[in-house]
Amino acid sequence: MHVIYHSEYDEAFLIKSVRGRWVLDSRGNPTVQVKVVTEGLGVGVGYAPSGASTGVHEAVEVRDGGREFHGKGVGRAVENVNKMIAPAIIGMDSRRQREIDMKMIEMDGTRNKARIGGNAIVATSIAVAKAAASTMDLPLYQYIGGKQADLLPVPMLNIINGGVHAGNKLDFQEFMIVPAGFSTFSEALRASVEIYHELKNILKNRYGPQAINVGDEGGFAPPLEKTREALDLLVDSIKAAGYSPGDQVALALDVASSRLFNRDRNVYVIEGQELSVDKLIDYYSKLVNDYPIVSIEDPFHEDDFEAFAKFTSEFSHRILVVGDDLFVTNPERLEKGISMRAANAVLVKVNQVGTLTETFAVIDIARTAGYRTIISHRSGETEDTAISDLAVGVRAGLIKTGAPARGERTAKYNRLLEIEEEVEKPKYPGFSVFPRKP
Ligand code: 2PG
Ligand code: MG
Repeated sequence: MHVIYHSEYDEAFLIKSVRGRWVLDSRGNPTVQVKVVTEGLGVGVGYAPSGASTGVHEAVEVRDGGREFHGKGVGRAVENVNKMIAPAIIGMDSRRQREIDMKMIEMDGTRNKARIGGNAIVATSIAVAKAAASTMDLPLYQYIGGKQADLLPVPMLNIINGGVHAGNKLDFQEFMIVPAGFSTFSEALRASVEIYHELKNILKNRYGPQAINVGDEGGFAPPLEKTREALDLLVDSIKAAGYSPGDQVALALDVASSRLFNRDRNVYVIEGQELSVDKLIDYYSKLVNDYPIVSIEDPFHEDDFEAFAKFTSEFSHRILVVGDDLFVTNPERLEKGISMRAANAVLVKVNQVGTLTETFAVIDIARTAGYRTIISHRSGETEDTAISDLAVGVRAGLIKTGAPARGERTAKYNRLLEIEEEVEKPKYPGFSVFPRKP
């Protein structure tokens, strides 16, 4: 759909070589890199990112097990790229993204890409798109979205890390600032960076130097236990940087609540308290009343469509209710959610579903239903900046890609700065991507 499609035969676009190898991700684990070269010498390099709070319904990574890399080796996935995928797609037209993705899906033959590996497939899918764009001498966002791709995303920056992304006792995984009250992406990013540094000062002064350690996504991982303490810190940092909370900079949460749900007792355990769905909704309601929150991701566990629907019916006019582990960027799960009115936004991670083609399908479905789309990184990332181009290319309006620190996170922001400068009249959607200003 989004991909510009020139059907006339042109030898330059034929895939000449496909090469997989292992490289390192931001957590120091091996991951798959794929390089695709076309006959016209277009080059595309794709990487598989990797989650820590992965949903059970995601495409799975093929990992080697055994002793090397503590079982996390990707030797088999790399071999699947070089021995299975490469011979199948060499000679195909790199612009035929759908055909190439479908071929990999068919060859894999499983529901969750467990045979060839979601990691092998996603790195190839991205590399193919980049190789075609490079052959056309177009930046990836224009290859995906054409000349009209001019909408920069509002970033949601996770500057306090908890849950499985950090070694502290915060239950919620991500505490984000959302600089929506600015007129350009670069101003919004500058304000966010200033707030990040104010937070660092405040943490150091209040809790000592050990409090400025960072978690997987570059946000601080202070030794806190209480959600409200973390939210207060965000508000204080926004003020300390000279900005107005709510008016210029709002807040967002990723609860990642599958990990807080006790299946045997059918309760969520928050700060040591057992909460039913209704009690948890009350808990969120008080947070939304007390803080300028514009978005809550995964407020309930990954199969609790009913609780999501209940929450959405009460809150969709005020905030984005975002499904991440709930939808896992999967068209069928998203359609189920839409029919149940389970949310009003979907987190989009290419590696959750495994190919660009399926990702575009999810974005189309979301858009038709009036859902917002948030393009997202994973907690284990690489220097790849494809998601920045994807966000602009599909006019997503929102991106979640961590704190403005650590190379694998800043690479995405830096790419967006570059795109902002390249685009003739860049637009910044601000609060228009949220149901309302808090
Ligand atoms: C999430 C992501 C990214 P992970 O839950 O939204 O922030 O985390 O990659 O660990 O699934
Ligand atoms: Mg999430």
